Amino acid sequence: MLTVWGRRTSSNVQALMWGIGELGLPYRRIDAGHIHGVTDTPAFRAMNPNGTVPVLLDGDGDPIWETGAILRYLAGRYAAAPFWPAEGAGRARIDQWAEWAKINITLGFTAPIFWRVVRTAPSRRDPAAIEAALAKLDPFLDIAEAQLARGACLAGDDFTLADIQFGHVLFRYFDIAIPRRDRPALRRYYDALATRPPFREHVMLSYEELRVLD
Ligand SMILES: N[C@@H](CCC(=O)N[C@@H](CS)C(=O)NCC(=O)O)C(=O)O
Repeated sequence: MLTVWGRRTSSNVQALMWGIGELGLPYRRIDAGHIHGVTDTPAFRAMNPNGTVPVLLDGDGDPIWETGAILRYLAGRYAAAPFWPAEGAGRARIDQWAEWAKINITLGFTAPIFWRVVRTAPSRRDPAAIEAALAKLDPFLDIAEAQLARGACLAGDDFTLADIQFGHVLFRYFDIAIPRRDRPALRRYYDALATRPPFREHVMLSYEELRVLD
């Protein structure tokens, strides 16, 4: 049995839970982080010295943190190709898109844009900073658009670990009040993700708990 430590509103927890859902694995999830606390306790820091969520325990194995590492652990142990191929070149093709998405899309969106729009009181919002962050994200979304025009998923035609690392922020990207360029392939991709039951269950969740008001 898997135990996940982390609140449902965390984008990284959402990525992990979506992955667990796609792989059909049994789990229990314990709320931790943000309003739930827990992450500052010595017991939690012993699992993850960073005090961040998610953390995964698989049975009596050692705790694992870093969402990408956890997803790869689960994929290696419980999934088969094409989700995360065993063979080097095939795996690298998935990993290059997974890493690319984590570094450029999720890090470029979550703190610079989502936090500034949702987790910042309206009176303290900085429209110029939001505009600059969107301008920085746009070229990477253009790369995604070109890639998604060639195949149904980020790393080709098959749904893979790269889609989890990329797609989990798209609900918030399309939901929050920001200007978005017209990208038909990206929109088609997102609409397809939104038909997947584990995506609906673990990613398409209210983020009102995070909203900061004046
Ligand atoms: N690089 C880490 C980042 C983990 C992280 O920053 N998690 C956030 C939530 S998305 C967190 O723990 N925030 C503090 C909190 O929730 O209390 C990963 O990918 O797992």
